[in-house]
Amino acid sequence: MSQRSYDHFFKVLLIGESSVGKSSIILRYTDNSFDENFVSTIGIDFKIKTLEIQGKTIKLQIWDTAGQERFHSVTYSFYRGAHAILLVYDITQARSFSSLATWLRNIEQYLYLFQHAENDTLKYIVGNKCDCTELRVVQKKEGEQIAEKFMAEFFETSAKMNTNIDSLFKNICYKILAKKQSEKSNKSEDLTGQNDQNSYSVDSLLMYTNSSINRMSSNCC
Ligand SMILES: Nc1nc2c(ncn2[C@@H]2O[C@H](COP(=O)(O)OP(=O)(O)O)[C@@H](O)[C@H]2O)c(=O)[nH]1
Ligand SMILES: [Mg+2]
Repeated sequence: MSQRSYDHFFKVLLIGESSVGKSSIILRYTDNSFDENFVSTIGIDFKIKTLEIQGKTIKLQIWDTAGQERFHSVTYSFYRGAHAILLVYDITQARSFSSLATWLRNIEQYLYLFQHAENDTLKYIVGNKCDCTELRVVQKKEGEQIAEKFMAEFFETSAKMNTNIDSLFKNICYKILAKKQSEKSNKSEDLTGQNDQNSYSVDSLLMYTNSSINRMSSNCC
């Protein structure tokens, strides 16, 4: 008879433009490896990592996009059941930051279709390649500001230098656990109304990223 070997199972997705380092972040976290020249699409759709938090065994299923991100054609089934979605950009590529708004639209549609008023999915904005200090075009503050507007957590990472990768995934686990715990206690308090703090306007974000991208381009060269 098989017995479940974990206490919690969390599904985590990485999305964002091509080449921002999504596969590299996953490979750094799950295999502690990094490839400078070429990161092939990981052969399977997801990787598994098991970790212990607060005496509980957590099984993380981390999903990568295998090229569909190029066409923004990530399907809704990919999003379904996600506990956390990581929107990754490259701090050296302004376009990867400006395109966050389009990804936010995708996520908003998903939340509407699958979760109705409820919002179970945690959002993270992740600025990767923070080792490339001289090539930086997106300032940390700009990442923090968009995360604040989007009610997302914010991290800067480097898959190459292994900066903040562990902390990022640990933070995700802690946040999901905390959310589950507060939902449990909310249920027992018989809440009738939905606490929809996560409502936000994607249009305002679109305007925000467009204006910050204009600012960045005007500072450039
Ligand atoms: N300098 C630097 N390069 C990175 C980092 N993460 C990924 N890369 C490089 O960026 C390129 C694209 O990475 P990849 O993981 O394939 O991006 P994906 O298309 O988003 O999955 C590869 O050449 C990686 O070696 C990082 O943190 N720092
Ligand atoms: Mg990839």
